[in-house]
Amino acid sequence: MRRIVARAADAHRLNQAFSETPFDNFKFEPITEHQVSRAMTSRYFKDLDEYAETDVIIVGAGSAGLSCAYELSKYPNVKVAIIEQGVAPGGGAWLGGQLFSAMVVRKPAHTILDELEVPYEDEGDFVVIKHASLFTSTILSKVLQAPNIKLFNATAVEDLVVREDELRGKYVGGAVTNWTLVSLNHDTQMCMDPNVLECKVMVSSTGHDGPMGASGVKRLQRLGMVTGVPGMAALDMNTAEDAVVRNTREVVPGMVICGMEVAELDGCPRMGPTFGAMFMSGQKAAHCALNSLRRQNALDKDVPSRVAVPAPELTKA
Ligand code: AHZ
Repeated sequence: MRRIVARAADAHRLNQAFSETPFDNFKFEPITEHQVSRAMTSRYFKDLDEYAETDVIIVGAGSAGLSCAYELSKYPNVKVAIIEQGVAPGGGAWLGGQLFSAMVVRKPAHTILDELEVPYEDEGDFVVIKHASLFTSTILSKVLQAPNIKLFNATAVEDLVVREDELRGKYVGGAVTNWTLVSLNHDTQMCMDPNVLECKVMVSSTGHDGPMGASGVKRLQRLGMVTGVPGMAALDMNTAEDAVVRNTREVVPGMVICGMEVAELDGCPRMGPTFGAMFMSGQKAAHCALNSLRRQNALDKDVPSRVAVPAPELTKA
């Protein structure tokens, strides 16, 4: 009997020794609920105030939009707002094809992976990242840290600001926005008016499908600013990726398009699950936007430039 009691005491001692963790008796610093509320709202509304006038608005934070934002993070005096309708930025870049994990990137687009320090397996003419989310989380972390960039997610671009002057003709001058949950409920409620952010250049990277895919070029078509949006053609990896990068451009004054939105406008083939064109198209779009800013600053030479944009560097081939 005494032996049994002694063993039970040993077990209790052991149990105590092995159930201790470095987090036992952990205690947080004090806080009040209003402090939490003000910490969030004061910053959000300060950002809205600051970005009511911005240099660049990127619509859509998929692989093309994020690559554009990453390139623009190298120009700290260019103010950039990203507007993403989803709660989670990243678009289709959290997975590879058919919801598989690996992400395939054709060379030479792997140079951006080297820059971001995203590891990959080298397969010769292409590389493979073990999980698409590794690319997306890494580029997001760089973009979100950049002091010149603000992401407004859960926010949809519902329409464009379009103005006209003698120098440029019709040009895009901003984004008409609303909470995405509001945008998706216009049919269920009375009029719920939007907010507006002005920009000097918009980069539209809204992809090809989803509830609002290719919304930028579709709106331009309804406004008569582009003639048609035929939609992407059938899959052909070899021609698709070159075409998307080649056709990335300022399609009307003040609006650059990139990523799969280019294929929607120009009827280029789709590439399926190879992502190099998205990276390069996004990076090229950043340089098209910088060129547009410099051109506009030169046109507005009597007005003091809000941004001093340095000469663009050549995109890495
Ligand atoms: O939520 C959308 C997504 O994150 C967002 N978006 C679309 N319309 C919007 C709007 N306001 C705000 N009106 C909006 N945000 O835009 C993002 C588009 O990302 P994506 O990954 O769909 O497009 P992408 O062009 O960056 O990358 C396409 C990737 C594809 S599709 C494809 C194929 O089907 O063949 N191949 C590749 C590599």
